[in-house]
Amino acid sequence: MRCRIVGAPVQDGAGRMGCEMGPSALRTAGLVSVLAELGHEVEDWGAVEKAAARPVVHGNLALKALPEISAWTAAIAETAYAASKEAMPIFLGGDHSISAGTVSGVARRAAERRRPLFVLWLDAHPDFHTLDTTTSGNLHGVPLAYASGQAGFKGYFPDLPEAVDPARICAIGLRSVDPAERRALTQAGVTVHDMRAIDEHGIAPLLRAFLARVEKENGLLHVSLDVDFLDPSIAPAVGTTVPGGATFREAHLVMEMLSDSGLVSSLDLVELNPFLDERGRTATLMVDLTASLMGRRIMDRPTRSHSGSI
Ligand code: HAR
Ligand code: MN
Ligand code: MN
Repeated sequence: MRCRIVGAPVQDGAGRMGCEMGPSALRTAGLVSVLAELGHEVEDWGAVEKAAARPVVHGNLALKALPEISAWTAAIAETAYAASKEAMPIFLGGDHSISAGTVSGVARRAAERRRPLFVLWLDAHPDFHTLDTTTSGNLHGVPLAYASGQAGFKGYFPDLPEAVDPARICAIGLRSVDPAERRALTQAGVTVHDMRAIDEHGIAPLLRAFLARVEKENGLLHVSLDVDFLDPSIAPAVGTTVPGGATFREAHLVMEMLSDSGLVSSLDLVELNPFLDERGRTATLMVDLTASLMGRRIMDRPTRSHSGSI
């Protein structure tokens, strides 16, 4: 497969600084060589350049860095659209606000190809606030609402060329959901498998059911992996740790099943804050998870795992 690595060194969407160093840490942890060793053709596109921010004023006075994130979103969406032409883009955050741009860019590409776009959101948080409902004002809390066409972004964020149908979004791993987000997710019809569902059913059947839908509809699949999907004991390098996250094996299993499915068309690696890491272990884990998604196996497996056969 041809992979395009796109850095998006954004940190203004998070409550603390450091995510700007994310792309550099992921490259230092060996992302490019790992992909090449798996047999992929890797193009490193460097970093998206920050566009000049124009003043934007909004009634929610809690909002932080709205002009900057709006400008980033426009620039990232353009690059995401270009990078998704006949290749699989891997976007290196950067805080999760980058996904406002990555998802809208690949959604535009999917629409052009007349394929439905599905989104798998692997995160402790749904990031489903609008500009009106966020109380922290941190814009890494809004990208999924924006990309799925929720109201209230018009005039503040770039016009959305193509919204993702909320019925085609699946969020797995949630364990920190604000009241306004809970209402909005239910109303919009997003599929949510929170940590309790993972505990009750196991993560594999939940993911398998979603992948079966993507396959049935001949969809493209964007995967957005937030570091805080993972339990903080294995992934400390994130500003918003929430206890009780995915284990090492749950995370790898998700990636291995995604790989077997052959459905993934784009990927975000977000929220890595290298300033908070311990000797690069979180960056290394993110690269190893990417390797599992891109075909690394413990042992060879003959067939797709979601077909039901063992
Ligand atoms: N919901 C909270 C807020 O809006 C926390 C958002 C945190 N988001 C991320 N990415 N770290 O998932 O502030
Ligand atoms: Mn997130
Ligand atoms: Mn999160």
